[in-house]
Amino acid sequence: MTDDLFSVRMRANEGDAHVSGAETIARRGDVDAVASEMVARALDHPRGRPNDVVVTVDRLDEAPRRVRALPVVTVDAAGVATCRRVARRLLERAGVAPSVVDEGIDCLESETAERGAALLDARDGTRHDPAPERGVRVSRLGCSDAGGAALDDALDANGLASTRIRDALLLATKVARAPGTVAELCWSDNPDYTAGYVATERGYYRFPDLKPAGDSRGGRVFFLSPDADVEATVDFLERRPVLVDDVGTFETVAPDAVPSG
Ligand code: WAQ
Ligand code: MG
Repeated sequence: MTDDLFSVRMRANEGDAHVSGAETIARRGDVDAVASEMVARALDHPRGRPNDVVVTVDRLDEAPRRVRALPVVTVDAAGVATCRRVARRLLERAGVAPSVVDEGIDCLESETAERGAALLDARDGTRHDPAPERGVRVSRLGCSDAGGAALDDALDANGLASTRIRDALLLATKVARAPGTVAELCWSDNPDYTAGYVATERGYYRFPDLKPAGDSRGGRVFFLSPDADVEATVDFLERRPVLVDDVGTFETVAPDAVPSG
C-alpha cells in the first residue's frame, strides 16, 4: 500500500514572492491528474501570475498514520470583535498566554505573505520556525478513499461543501495531532474570505469573521507547548504522512456556549 502512495506538492512564486501552494497524498494512478490540476490552479491564481511553478512528487517512505478529522464546531457569531474575543478564549484555554495571542494576531496581520506557518512558544512567544521569512509548510497529508468520501458527505450535509474548508480541516487535523502543538490560529489571505478558525485537539472552531472584508493579510500560527521538541514537531509537520480516514462530529454553537477554562 505504501509502495503505491505519493506525496504531491506544488509551490508557485512570482519573483521571490509566494503566490500559492498545495499538497496532498495520492495513489500512483492519480498522481498525474492531481499534479496537473495543481498546476492549472497555480497558473490561474488570484494572488498573482507566477513565473515559477514547482511540483514535487515523491513516494512515501513510511506508512501514513490514519486519524479521524477534528470535530467541526461552527461558532454562530458575527463581527470581527466578537469572533476574535471567542477565538482568544479558546486559545487561552489551550494554554496560550494572552500576550502570545496578541503576537499570533500580529503575525497574521503582517504585510509579508509567507508560504508557511509561524511557530510560537505558547508561554513566552519565542518564534521557533527555522526560517521565519518562509514559515513551516505542512505537507504529506490527505485522506483515504473512505475518509475522503465520508468527509465530503459530512461537509455537504452540513452546508460546508468547499475545497477551502476541506483542505483547512485536513491541515488543522494534522497540526493538532503533531507532537508539541497546543493550538492553531488561521485566516485566509484572500481578501474576500473573512472566515477563519482556532483548532486544538478538542476541535476545529470556525468563525465567520476573523478579519474584515477587503483585508488581504492572513496566514497561520501554530502555538507550541513550552516543552515541545521543535525539531520533532517540524519533522512531523513536514515529513510524516497522515491520512484522514474518518470524520468527527459537526455542530453549530452560540458564542456564549463556547467553553472557556
Ligand atoms: N502549511 C503551513 N501553512 C500554510 C499551508 C501549509 N500547507 N498552506 C497555507 N498556509 C498558510 C500560508 O501562510 C497561507 O498564506 C495562509 O496559511 C492562508 O492560506 O472553515 O484558505 O489557503 O471556513 O488562504 C480557513 C477556513 C481557510 C475557515 C484558510 O487559507 C472555514 C485558507 P489559505
Ligand atoms: Mg498536538
